[in-house]
Amino acid sequence: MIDTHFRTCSLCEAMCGLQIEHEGNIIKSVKGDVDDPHSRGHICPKGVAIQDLHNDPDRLKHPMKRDGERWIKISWQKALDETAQRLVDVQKKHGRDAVATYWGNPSVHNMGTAFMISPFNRALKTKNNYTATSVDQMPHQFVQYLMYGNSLLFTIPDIDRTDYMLMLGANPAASNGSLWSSGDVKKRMTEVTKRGGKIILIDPRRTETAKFVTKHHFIKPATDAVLLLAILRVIFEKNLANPAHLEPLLKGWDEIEPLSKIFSLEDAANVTGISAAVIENIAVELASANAGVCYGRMGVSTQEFGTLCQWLIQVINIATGNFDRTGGMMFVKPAVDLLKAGSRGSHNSYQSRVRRLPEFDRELPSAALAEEMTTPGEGQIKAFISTAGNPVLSTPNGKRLEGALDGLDFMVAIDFYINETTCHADIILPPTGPLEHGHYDLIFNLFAVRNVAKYSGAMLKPAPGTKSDGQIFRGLIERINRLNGKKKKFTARLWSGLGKIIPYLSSAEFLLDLGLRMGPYGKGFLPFAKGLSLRRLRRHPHGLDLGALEPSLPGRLFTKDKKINMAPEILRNDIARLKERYMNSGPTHEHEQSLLLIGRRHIRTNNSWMHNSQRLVKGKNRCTLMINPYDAGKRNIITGQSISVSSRSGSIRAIAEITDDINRGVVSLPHGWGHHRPGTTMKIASAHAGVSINDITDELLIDPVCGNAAVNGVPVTINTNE
Ligand SMILES: Nc1nc2c(c(=O)[nH]1)N[C@H]1C(S)=C(S)[C@@H](COP(=O)(O)OP(=O)(O)OC[C@H]3O[C@@H](n4cnc5c(=O)[nH]c(N)nc54)[C@H](O)[C@@H]3O)O[C@H]1N2
Ligand SMILES: Nc1nc2c(c(=O)[nH]1)N[C@H]1C(S)=C(S)[C@@H](COP(=O)(O)OP(=O)(O)OC[C@H]3O[C@@H](n4cnc5c(=O)[nH]c(N)nc54)[C@H](O)[C@@H]3O)O[C@H]1N2
Ligand code: SF4
Ligand SMILES: [Mo]
Repeated sequence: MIDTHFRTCSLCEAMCGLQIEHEGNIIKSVKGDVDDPHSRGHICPKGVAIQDLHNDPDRLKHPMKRDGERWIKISWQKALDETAQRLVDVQKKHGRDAVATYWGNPSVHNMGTAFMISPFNRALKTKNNYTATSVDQMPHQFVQYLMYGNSLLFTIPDIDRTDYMLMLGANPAASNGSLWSSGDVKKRMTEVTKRGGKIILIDPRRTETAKFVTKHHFIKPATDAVLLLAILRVIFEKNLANPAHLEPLLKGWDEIEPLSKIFSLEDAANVTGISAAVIENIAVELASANAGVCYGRMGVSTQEFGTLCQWLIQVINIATGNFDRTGGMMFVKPAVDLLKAGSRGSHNSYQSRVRRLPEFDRELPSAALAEEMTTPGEGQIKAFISTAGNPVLSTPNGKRLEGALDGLDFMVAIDFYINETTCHADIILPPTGPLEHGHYDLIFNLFAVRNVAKYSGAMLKPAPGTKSDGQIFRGLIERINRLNGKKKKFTARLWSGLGKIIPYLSSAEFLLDLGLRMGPYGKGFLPFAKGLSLRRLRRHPHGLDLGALEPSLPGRLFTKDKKINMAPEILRNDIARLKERYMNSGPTHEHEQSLLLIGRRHIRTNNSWMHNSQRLVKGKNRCTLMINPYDAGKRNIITGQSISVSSRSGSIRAIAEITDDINRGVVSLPHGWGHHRPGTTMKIASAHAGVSINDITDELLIDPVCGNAAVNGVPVTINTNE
């Protein structure tokens, strides 16, 4: 019998509703769910490919242990026992910090994993925690922590009601939108222009998104902070600054205007490559729009001045009166309000051992991972737990990290693929696949462009003897605590005893239900009260729309004084670094040897890990180095030619693609490729290997303010020598 199952796609931030027809374990079709109020029927090729993940013969179903060059299947009992024992042994011998964790991107797309990050880190008590955040959105979170008092208090562009959007360094037409979960983002962008609004895009590449906007402007990579300051300058000079209702909440507002005067419009034009007239026009239009918003993503986050960019974006929204206002930059009211439960954030309470980089939110920058493994001394990392990640392909100078992994005493990976990172593990613990467990977007509902909630139950019963991420981590935590002689409190003992009789009590669903009941729409714990609980949410398989974003200040502020900190000292001070870099730097240097390397995403990729799906990798080679005809001509490069691309950290060979869609002086290569490395068992991916951009990104090139990697704007040289 064919069943129809509705669920949220867990592959990217867009949270699209899927309608899956299946006969038992056999998937017949995957379509967009037209009744999902959030995504309205949208689906992308990756959503369809969720079935390839389900059917993939290379996906691991049993724990694996390395035996020289071979992998052998072992039982869960043995795998969990040995993993816990070896982690505890390393910590006993070399200290707590000798074990490091890395949590990759899908950890936050899976509630089983997401719920386990804190308890697992608590059981290990190591300072060496790393995540994909520091190759991604750390500057956003750092700025939110400094200005609004909570690193998870994301600000979301109200795309559905805006009249003017200034978008920097984002490519939603390929990425489906990031830090604005908006199923069907292309339609939402089209609707802006259809209702007479404008979208202005700033990007060193004329991307797929350029087709959806009113005007695209090329920019020189990593100069956006100068552009943003110049926009502020115009706003003040033309008396357009008006934070309106927010004025009483602003602390340090008077410090902003003097900062905005640092670069003249002419200087800014020289530095960025965007003319003074265009800068002026953008500033005036944004400030005068009925409802406008400035939004910036990866390209203005993973660059050397990422934190400054994210700060100035917030400042511009506030200065133009577009903050916490319909059609501007707004806050979400999520059904499970993680912000009320967790810590507000922390910064620099300790530093990395080798480079003294600051901790942020109890994690250290991933750019420091390799050196922490290879530099001898107390606190050197000797064991590594990689969960849902592939840092060999996704962190700067991945090649160095790859070498470091082989020097470890022990490595375990919680992942269902033997990829370029997990192939270095001693033990791999594979969790159940995305269709075999319940799903609720704990994290991405914090970024949604409307308040929404949806729970999807498991579509398929997990095969006997398999474990979910949650069960794997619970198994490890229990063993680690036991080996450390940590006595369980009476209540914990009682709870785990009950959990054995009623498994629901130790499931992610139980925690989710608590979160929903205690959330802003929750029914609490009274039997006849109105409001949300998991049971009620289950009655809406297409999801619930809980309404548009609403102004929510000052109530939503987490700062102690309930004010917005406009000019945090650490950010003000960082302007000096920007000045030093770009003041008197002269016109964009066309004759320099060095080019600036940036990344790119394609609609049929998902970071490094969906390349084992034939339907996603088919077609012409996408892992090409885009180069402008001018730069190619100077070097006699032709399309299709294999060229060498070098940086401080190394060299790779890539196939040239000449296109005027990329700015002069800039080259672009996508990330997540480089599957030629020995050890991985993903056959389709290996056949479409490509090269890894992160073999030539630089772990020393970071935004020093928070330690985020600068994988965009990396200086490289290219040559045609064989
Ligand atoms: N298809 C697909 N979708 C994805 C992913 C994927 O791998 N594939 N990954 C998901 C993840 S984890 C994330 S974080 C999001 C990211 O989502 P987005 O940020 O929307 O996607 P990117 O393609 O990284 O867009 C960054 C843009 O910044 C530009 N850029 C680079 N350097 C600069 C600069 O210095 N200044 C400016 N102004 N622009 C610059 C690049 O050319 C690029 O177009 O996408 C998510 N969605
Ligand atoms: N140069 C450059 N580098 C980049 C970027 C860039 O734009 N340019 N983007 C950066 C960004 S934004 C990100 S988020 C990172 C991503 O980088 P990472 O998070 O390090 O890695 P992914 O490629 O997402 O790999 C995810 C792994 O998780 C596994 N997995 C999938 N689902 C599950 C699950 O439910 N449970 C478990 N246990 N495992 C699962 C997959 O099999 C895969 O091996 O890359 C970053 N690196
Ligand atoms: S856009 Fe993202 S959430 Fe939607 S179907 Fe594609 S991968 Fe899934
Ligand atoms: Mo990301």
